Amino acid sequence: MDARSDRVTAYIGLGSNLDGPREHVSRALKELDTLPLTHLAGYSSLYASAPVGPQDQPDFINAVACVSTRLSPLALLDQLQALEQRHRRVRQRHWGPRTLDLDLLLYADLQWQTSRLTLPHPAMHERAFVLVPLAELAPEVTLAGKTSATLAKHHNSAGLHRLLP
Ligand code: ROI
Repeated sequence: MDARSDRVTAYIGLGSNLDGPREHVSRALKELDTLPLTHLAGYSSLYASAPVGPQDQPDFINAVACVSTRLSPLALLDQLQALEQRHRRVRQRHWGPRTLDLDLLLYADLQWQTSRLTLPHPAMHERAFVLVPLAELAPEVTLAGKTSATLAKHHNSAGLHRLLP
């Protein structure tokens, strides 16, 4: 496995809207702590969110987690995809419902573009279901020169509700 000698901080977006989504997201948060060379450093509240994209699907549960890892970006992506598969990820159609979606949002301050992975995640700055939990967890983290708190504040977060633990 591709490891680095130093630890870096990475942020991961979690989403689910099938088969007990709250349970999928809660379990996945704990499982992030069990990935090799990785530990869970923090996580946001869970949020219920109206679907972005096709509307004929259930609401999502979303959250953002922060991990400290020695995995390279692609090794971390491999681990996240394996974790999705362990939740028997089903994705019936593009932008359709899924049991578990794990998006690598930020990896240190790396800007990167390859066929498998773009960092920061190319859609994160336009998605309230990512920005609002990220701003709760890490208000000072910056994206294209703006803090997550500023980006979240200027975003329409109608349809997004923080859930009580
Ligand atoms: N909509 C919401 N609210 N939350 C998601 O996690 C989510 N994920 C997706 C699409 C289909 C874009 N819509 C979403 O992949």
